[in-house]
Amino acid sequence: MLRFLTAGESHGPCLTGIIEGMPAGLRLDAGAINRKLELRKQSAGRGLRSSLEKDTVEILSGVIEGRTIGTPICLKIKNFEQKFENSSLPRPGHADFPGMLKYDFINLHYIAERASARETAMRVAVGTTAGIFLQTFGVQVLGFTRSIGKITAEGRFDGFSAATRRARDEDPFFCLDKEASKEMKKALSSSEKRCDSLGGVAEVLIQGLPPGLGSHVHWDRRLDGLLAKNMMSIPSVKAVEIGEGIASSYENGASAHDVLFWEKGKGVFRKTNRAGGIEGGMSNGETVVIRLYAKPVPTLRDPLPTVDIQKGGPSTGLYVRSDLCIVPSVAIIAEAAASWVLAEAFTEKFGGDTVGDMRAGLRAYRKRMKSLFFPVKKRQKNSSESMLKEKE
Ligand code: EPS
Repeated sequence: MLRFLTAGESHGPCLTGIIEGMPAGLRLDAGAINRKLELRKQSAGRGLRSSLEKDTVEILSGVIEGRTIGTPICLKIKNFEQKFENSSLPRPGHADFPGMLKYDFINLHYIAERASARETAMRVAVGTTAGIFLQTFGVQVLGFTRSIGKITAEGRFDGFSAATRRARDEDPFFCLDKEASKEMKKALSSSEKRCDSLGGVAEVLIQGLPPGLGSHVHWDRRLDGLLAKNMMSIPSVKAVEIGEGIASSYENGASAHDVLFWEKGKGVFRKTNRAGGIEGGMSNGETVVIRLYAKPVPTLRDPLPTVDIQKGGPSTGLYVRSDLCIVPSVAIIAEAAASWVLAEAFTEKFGGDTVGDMRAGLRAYRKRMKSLFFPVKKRQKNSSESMLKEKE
């Protein structure tokens, strides 16, 4: 079992994370994690705080001579900004007011310190570790920006390559459509002039996943459910879609699914991927496609009406320097968060105390599946069904 915990306030001394259950033998160095941390904080739309933080990770345990040894991995990211402002003016749309009610605080900062998206820095460090683990099995995960406000990048980007990843990293919005990115810049600057913020859609693609991760046998093992839960827990995300989930709700059954074809030499294949790589709560071998719909951040330079919880009476919400748009960061966070869920599913399916054991398990599984991808009239005797028949 793979699990993790994070701790740390936005303006406390540091963020920490502990990963337990990572197999031994994984090559892990801080450099790859730091590159992802830099992407999370540097994108267009982020506020002053991003430039104040360095976001470099220290690996405090679990790795010797550049490889995991199977023990808990402890990660630390230092916070450079450590002061905050007290306030009793909760921002509508923020965790402030429900948190004040729940934990009995009049100072919203005791809530905002942990509700802050700063927490996602450690989740990116943890999830990137999971992403490095997945790469050793040929699984690639890529997050990018699909839309900002009303500007949408058109086109499908699933067959992505190293060049696509570079293009994502180099675009200030992490958008794969250069023209759309220019329009996003204009939309953001116009929103800034109006003292407003913008939401949008981030997309995550997962390539190279073997079929059969997750399971249909019990509700809490469904891969789409596990991914959705994790994606929804990213601050600002209000809806999650797998494949063409939203569009298919308007379709007929006859046109909403991915028909199976067969050709000699090619075996079983599909021409479409409307399901977004998941059927019946299991990966089906196609690219997994997830979309995350993020609301505009609620801290506004022209704050929304609220109530002063200490003095009573109407007021306006707290304004502190803020991000204008966090969608590109959500793309990076979601890439890491999806990597985590898949690493968990991988560990569940292939177990193992070492990366080598898991690789052997994956190889045997792929070999075993071959007979179903290349069906012949007489079923091979290694499928579970024919094994049952043999026993009868
Ligand atoms: C955040 C408010 C801002 C953001 C912060 C998330 O922080 P501050 O109030 O210190 O200016 O910059 O994000 C980060 C610090 C980060 O690393 O992502 C909020 O209210 O959620």
